[in-house]
Amino acid sequence: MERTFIMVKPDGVRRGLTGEIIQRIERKGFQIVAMKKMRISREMAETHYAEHQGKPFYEGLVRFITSGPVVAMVVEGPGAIAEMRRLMGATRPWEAAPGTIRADFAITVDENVIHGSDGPESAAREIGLFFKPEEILS
Ligand code: IDP
Repeated sequence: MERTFIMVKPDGVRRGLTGEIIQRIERKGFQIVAMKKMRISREMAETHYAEHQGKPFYEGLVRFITSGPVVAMVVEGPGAIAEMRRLMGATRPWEAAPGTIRADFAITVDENVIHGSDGPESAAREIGLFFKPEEILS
């Protein structure tokens, strides 16, 4: 069993794609063990995207991720981290495989609908940043 952090980004929420994304996660067979709709503070955005600090797109990324509500989730299941990355598709939607969330619903890299942890360490860090232990079902 593995847990990953998934977030419908502000563009996905704004465009009414939350239900579609939840449906894909559930149909695949994964469990959503925590979920909340929330607005990310600037501080939280800076922590979440710390690895991108200094890159040319960083300011825009922080501004975008704080521009409206997101839906944050903890998704659980065998191989959840890699499998959710596969369902999401590549970061750049034009490189994402057909049938993936980013290929089906996004055009640009800066507004690519969904975030998913890229490894066990980032999953643990991101889950800890967004959820208190008691908010996650066991
Ligand atoms: P990931 O979201 O697929 O893990 P990362 O490389 O961790 O991709 O980048 C985090 C987010 O930063 C991306 O999802 C995307 O929204 C944004 N991003 C990455 N590269 C660029 C870029 O070159 N221009 C604009 N935004 C970018």
